[in-house]
Amino acid sequence: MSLHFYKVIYCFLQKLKRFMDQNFSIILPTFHEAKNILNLLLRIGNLDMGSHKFEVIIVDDNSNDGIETIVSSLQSEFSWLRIIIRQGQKSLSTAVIEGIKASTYPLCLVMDADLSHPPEKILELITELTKPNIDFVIGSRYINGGTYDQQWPWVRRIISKAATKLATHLISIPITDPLSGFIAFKKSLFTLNAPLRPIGFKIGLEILVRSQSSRITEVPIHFADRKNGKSKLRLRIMVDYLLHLIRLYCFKYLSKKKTKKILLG
Ligand SMILES: Nc1nc2c(ncn2[C@@H]2O[C@H](COP(=O)(O)OP(=O)(O)OP(=O)(O)O)[C@@H](O)[C@H]2O)c(=O)[nH]1
Ligand SMILES: [Mg+2]
Repeated sequence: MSLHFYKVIYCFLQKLKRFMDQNFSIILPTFHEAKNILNLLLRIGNLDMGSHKFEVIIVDDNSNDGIETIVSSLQSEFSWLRIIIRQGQKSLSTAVIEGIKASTYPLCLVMDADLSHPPEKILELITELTKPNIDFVIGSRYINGGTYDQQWPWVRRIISKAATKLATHLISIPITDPLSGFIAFKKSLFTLNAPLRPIGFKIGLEILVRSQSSRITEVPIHFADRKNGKSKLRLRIMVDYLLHLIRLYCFKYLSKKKTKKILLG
């Protein structure tokens, strides 16, 4: 067969690969979100995803609130919808990791299921992610054009700002919202460098720091306060966050030997 034939096949396969590389998995970690999930899935179902193939993977930590029934009633209409119910585990970060591991496509997007993150921005995050030299996209409250509901008590606002400030030094380029839970990234990042060892809620920060990527961009979003269900933000979550930060600062700035000394005494 002629060289020309091989060239044509090669170009065709390259194009096919690029096309397939645009498909994405949406991971929704849930705990007691039955009151929000229908609304969120209907909004996702209404989106025009263009040529992208996608799936939605809900990872629920055995909430026992009827979410399974809601999801199975939708599955005949929404063939892209899957649910994983975890028994005996409860952690947002490990739920997200489980969702990523179960995902089919090369791009992953993670968002809260409490309607704080607008699903109408999903395609914008994915479009940014498919640009050359971008590995990680953040749906950002604090970048120009980003907004958030103003109903937080001042204590929560101060905690949020301080937590954000502490995290920015861990990332190699200036980022306004490194703690956002609305993120999209290439799955290849996940296995690139050090293994993930998250504590608590901030899985996006964990992936950003451990992968040491600087190919990051932000997309402005409106962050809405949750209308239904209870917040899981408790003192325990804040303590977990501080422990997580110490672990990440050690990873970034100290040798393995010194880190062991600090963490194990
Ligand atoms: N699977 C799983 N999902 C969780 C867990 N904790 C929280 N989530 C989900 O993670 C997302 C973010 O949690 P939220 O409780 O909204 O936390 P937050 O956004 O920091 O705080 P509020 O919006 O004020 O409640 C939501 O979709 C939760 O249902 C958990 O332990 N396991
Ligand atoms: Mg929330």
